[in-house]
Amino acid sequence: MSYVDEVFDMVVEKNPAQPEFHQAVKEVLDSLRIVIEENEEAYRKDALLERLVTPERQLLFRVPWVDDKGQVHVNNAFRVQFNSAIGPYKGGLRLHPSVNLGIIKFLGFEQIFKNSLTGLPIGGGKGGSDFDPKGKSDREVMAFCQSFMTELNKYIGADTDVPAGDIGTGAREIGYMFGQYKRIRGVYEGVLTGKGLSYGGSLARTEATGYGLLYLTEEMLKCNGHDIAGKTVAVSGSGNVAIYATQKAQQLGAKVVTVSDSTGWIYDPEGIDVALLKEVKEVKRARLTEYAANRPSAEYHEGKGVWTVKVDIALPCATQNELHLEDAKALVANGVIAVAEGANMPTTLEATEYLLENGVLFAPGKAANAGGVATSALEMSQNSERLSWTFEEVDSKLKGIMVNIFHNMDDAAKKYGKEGNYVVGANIAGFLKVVDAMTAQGIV
Ligand code: NDP
Ligand code: 2IT
Repeated sequence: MSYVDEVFDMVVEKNPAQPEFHQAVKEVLDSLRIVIEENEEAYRKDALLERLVTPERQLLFRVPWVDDKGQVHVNNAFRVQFNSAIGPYKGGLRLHPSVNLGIIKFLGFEQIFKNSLTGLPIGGGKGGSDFDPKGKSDREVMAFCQSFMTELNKYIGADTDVPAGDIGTGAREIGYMFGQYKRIRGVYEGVLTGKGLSYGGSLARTEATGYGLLYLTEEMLKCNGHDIAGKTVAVSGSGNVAIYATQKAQQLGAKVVTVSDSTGWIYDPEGIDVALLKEVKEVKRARLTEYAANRPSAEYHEGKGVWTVKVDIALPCATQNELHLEDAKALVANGVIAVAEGANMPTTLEATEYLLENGVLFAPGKAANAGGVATSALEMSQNSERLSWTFEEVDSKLKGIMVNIFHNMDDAAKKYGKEGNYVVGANIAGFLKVVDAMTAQGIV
């Protein structure tokens, strides 16, 4: 049996009931086959892949907090410090009822390669909790965040592990967590990114993931003979990534006609009104029905459906496994040119395969959504030098990073005889740097 297959079987056996983690590992290991086989004996002897798929450290803890009625709740919380070969652990905190160890491990594993692709010195980590901020008062969210940080603070720091936002964790939650970290540890340092601008945040971090997604998509289209201007786009989700992806797509001359949330979706043939979307989601924290109620051109549909709309470009920006094989078939039947993942692993393996087989340009999340963490690393740099850069400065660095990521994955795909397969290209390009650093640092 090949080394890759052996390690994959070991992952499934040793990590039961973690299907998302298995899926992420399978995609990466399958892509790496060509590289591993060149050097199989040496890698096997060093247990390189076993070390790559096993987190350096996994923290599991309980978070007790009191609601507004005096009732005590207990949530499960996680921080997986996956790989520190190229820098301090870096990755977001997800607050969503679906969170479990397997989901945090899939996200942490992806983060290793994503962070490597940015070209910046950041290792891979991820954390979160099954706490649901939806429907909670600000005081309840603060109570949770303070209790969460009371435990987490022991394991993080500006030079060791720097968490940030993800699903359910935005500026409000980061603020409460930062305040509690400072209070307990007594140090004012860049231990979290995505901070508010008044206390060490970076301009353009809020926009970065969505903007970065469009910068990479634009470059991918350009290098394949297409212009993004005039294209019709389907976006899923309506959170941080979706909102700023929609905004940048419109700035580049495309028309975004859909957004969604966990209850339904919007079809707006005149193009999504970003100001209204921000008001509904960022200010009122309301549902998309509120958007439809205030926008005569918009249709609201219950359930799922954004991938049934005829578009040129699809940008899944909500969550994992939201674009299935039947969705990929519908997109292809409608003539889609490109799919770029704003979310982490939104496309199932079967759907990805179908899109690639049908000649759709496919940008995997670890490349396409790397603008968020890249700008987090820029926030860390600004905190270290105790300076803040202008919006234009950060935005232009972000654009440079995304264009570079596209070319790195494109070049890697070509070098290994898989031209146009950016899944393979991104995994190989991300892996090579990590492996080089791991090998240089010995058996640790
Ligand atoms: P937000 O919490 O801001 O928004 C999440 C959006 O996705 C909401 O519209 C939410 O709908 C929807 N959603 C979440 N879970 C589900 C679900 N199980 N089914 C259907 N819809 C769902 O998160 P972000 O925009 O920050 O994150 C979106 C994706 O992008 C995630 O995969 C995240 O890991 C990834 N990402 C985020 C980065 C960042 O910088 N924030 C960076 C890189 C990747 P509802 O409100 O109804 O729950
Ligand atoms: O998935 C991701 O890359 C993020 N949620 C952002 C991580 C970060 O550290 O900014």
